[in-house]
Amino acid sequence: MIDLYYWPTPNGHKVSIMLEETALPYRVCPVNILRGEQFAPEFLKISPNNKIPAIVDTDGPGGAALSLFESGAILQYLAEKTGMLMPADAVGRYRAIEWLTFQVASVGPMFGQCGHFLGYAPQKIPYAIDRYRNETLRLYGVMDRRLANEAYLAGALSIADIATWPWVHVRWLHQIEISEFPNVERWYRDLGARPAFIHGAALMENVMKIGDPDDETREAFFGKSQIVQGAPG
Ligand SMILES: N[C@@H](CCC(=O)N[C@@H](CS)C(=O)NCC(=O)O)C(=O)O
Repeated sequence: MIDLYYWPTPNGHKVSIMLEETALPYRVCPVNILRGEQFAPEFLKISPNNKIPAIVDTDGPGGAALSLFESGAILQYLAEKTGMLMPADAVGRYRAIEWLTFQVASVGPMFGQCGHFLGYAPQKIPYAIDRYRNETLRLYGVMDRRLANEAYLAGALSIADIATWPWVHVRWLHQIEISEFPNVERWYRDLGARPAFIHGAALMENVMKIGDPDDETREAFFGKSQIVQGAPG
């Protein structure tokens, strides 16, 4: 059984979609990051970087429980556990790791900062907005050129697509017009029709509340709780 420590955000959706694709049995353990639950000492033992997603596999390697944080590590672990969504040949495998790393190292952080300065920052700072929105547009261009020649980011459908799709799903946060990137649009729509993507992205969607943070959420995300771990507020 996989315990999924989760909140319905793009990074959370990576793992809910993966669990749906692989049909592994899982239990959802909500971590309300809008209310500071990511700083609970019990959660920090599993996810010391105070972020979702995280998992505990009660039947990990050797039959012992294994906890993991960082979506890229979790996706690789679940791919290896199931033999799914990671090409078996060495070249294909490194293509998938390459595009997965592109997502966790570039797409996630840059789109995240773009959304922050467009939507969350109390002052609109043109330099910061331009910097991160230009990076977001540049990264869409990289994906569009790749997807002009390949059906999926790594060639075959893989965890690289599962990691990237949820960030394109929230493109409204980044003011992206997807029709300007026709190959990304085709890829996004194809994947979005898969039942696992539909169900994974819909998990707890009724509590999705991003883009309009109240004071408590601002404190949890950007306040001193981020420094004084385990002592929110
Ligand atoms: N590099 C991490 C990023 C995870 C992440 O940023 N999670 C956000 C939600 S999308 C979070 O939990 N934020 C809570 C916080 O920063 O306190 C991953 O890929 O798993």
